[in-house]
Amino acid sequence: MKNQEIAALFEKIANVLELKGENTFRINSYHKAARVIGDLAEDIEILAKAGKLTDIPGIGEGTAEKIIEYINSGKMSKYDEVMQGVSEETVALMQIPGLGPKTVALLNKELGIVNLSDLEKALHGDTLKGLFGIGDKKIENIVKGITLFKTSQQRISIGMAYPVVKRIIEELKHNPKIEDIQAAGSLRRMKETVGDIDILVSGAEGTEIVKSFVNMRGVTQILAAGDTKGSVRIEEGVQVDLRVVREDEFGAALQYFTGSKEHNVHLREIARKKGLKVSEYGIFRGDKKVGGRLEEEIYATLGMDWISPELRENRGEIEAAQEGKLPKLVELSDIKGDLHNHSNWSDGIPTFEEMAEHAIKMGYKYLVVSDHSKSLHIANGLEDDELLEEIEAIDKLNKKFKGFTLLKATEVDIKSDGSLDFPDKLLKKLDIVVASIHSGFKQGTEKITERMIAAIRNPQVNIIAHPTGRLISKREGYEIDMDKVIEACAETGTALEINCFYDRLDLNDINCRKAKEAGVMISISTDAHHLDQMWMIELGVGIARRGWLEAKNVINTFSLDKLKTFCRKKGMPSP
Ligand code: DGT
Ligand code: CA
Ligand code: CA
Ligand code: ZN
Repeated sequence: MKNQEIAALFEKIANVLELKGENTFRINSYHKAARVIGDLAEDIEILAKAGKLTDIPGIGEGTAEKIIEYINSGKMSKYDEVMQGVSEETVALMQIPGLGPKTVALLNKELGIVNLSDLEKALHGDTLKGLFGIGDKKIENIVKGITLFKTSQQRISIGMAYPVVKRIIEELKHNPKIEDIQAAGSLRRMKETVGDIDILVSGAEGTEIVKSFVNMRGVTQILAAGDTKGSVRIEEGVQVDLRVVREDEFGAALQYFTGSKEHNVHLREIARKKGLKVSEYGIFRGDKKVGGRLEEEIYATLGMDWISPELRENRGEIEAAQEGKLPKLVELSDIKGDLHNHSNWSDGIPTFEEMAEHAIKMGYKYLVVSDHSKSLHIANGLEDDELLEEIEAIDKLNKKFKGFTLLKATEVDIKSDGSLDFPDKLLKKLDIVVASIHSGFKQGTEKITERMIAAIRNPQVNIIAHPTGRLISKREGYEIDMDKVIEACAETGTALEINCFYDRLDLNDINCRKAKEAGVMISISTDAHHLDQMWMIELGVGIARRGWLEAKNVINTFSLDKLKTFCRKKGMPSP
């Protein structure tokens, strides 16, 4: 149902008109339209189709036209017109509890405040007080409103959301009334952060299904519980939406609720040109439904290959699907080992034996032990002689395994002058060398790029770990020139890492795709310090798929021999 979507648009139009100081009669009529549509029990699309919009009290001819335009095209020209000259940032200010259009207009006129950071500065500088009836109480409310607004805007890492969804789906699967169940939204697309979690189920008894959903464990607040939709907040602080659809509409709904919005808008455009219509209920030619039970039917009817959810960002995937040129994306089952892990020899928890045992259980053929180097005191980095001992210990242990190998490695620190923390003759004794930056983050672009490229040019270095150093929602990456880094990796046969640790996911999807296009190989590895972190390989595979990577672009899909050849080749003098 598009009821809430349309109501929100009218509300926004009313607010922006008010902000602009337009006449009250029209503003009130938009507020009213927003309210009645928001409260409507019936589906507004169905009413529109039946020509019954003007039967709704508060909806006149003009409003009805706008609704029909939006339903047909996904656009409302009145909205676009009203938004002229107003930034989204200013409109967002009006969503802060306690801040209506009148106050925002006042703040704008008197203090030039157009966005949240302006407002926070003004609050800090105490310039608000005394401004036309803004007293202590009002200021207190605004401060509270900002806190609330920020919490509601918070996105959580996929690393938190992903296991939560697995748990919820496992629990709901036991309900015999549920036929199909699938995660949708940004989580299914494996975006690095998600705003809320969307779950889609099919089944005939919506009310019962929603009831079991809102009563599951971990729910802290029930936001909505109807016969087709339930919405809750859970312990992890995130909102989870459940939608119940009919079995024969499951594919269409899954397609719609997986998004992204941009992908869906583009698909609908293509549909329109072909005389088709795509909605969450199915794909239609005129009034005739021509598909909708399976997601594949939607794409096939539109004349294209089925598109993996991770690609659905409207970044060229639709054109590729039309031409039959989608990449054959790397899969979790392609991964033969993890190339970045820490043992209890540095700052990890597990022993080699425990790491190997866990890796074998995961179906891996090899696992890299890459403990830190000596400069990293806080991480208990290894001295040269300790690394030699570690090599010996791993060699000895490897004799016990059949069809599995622990690889001797290090995560060697790239020092602030670009030199490495271990001498080359020591690095030569290893199977793989992972190098990374852990200090001097504030060096300017030129310096830090040169520093990394110096490491890339070292013939012993095989992989650059967490190449930008960013921590999601905590720290921007260093200001590195990724294009130059990618170029140097391509020239030298050095791989870049997708660090799968949930707060890193570094490289990100965009840089992955750039690297692939430049012919740079990628390592998808967890940086696990604990056995319970090795599952995060799944997150990295998600990012790789979002970056259009195929198995052949990823070095840890290689057999052990091929991987060793890849590493050895770099160290060889060029002919
Ligand atoms: P999120 O939750 O912010 O990480 O991102 P999504 O993509 O999960 O977005 P969400 O939860 O608002 O909606 C789930 C999907 O439903 C979205 O990816 C596409 C579809 N959808 C939601 N609202 C709209 C809309 O206004 N227009 C269109 N075309 N699709 C929408
Ligand atoms: Ca979502
Ligand atoms: Ca949602
Ligand atoms: Zn590490």
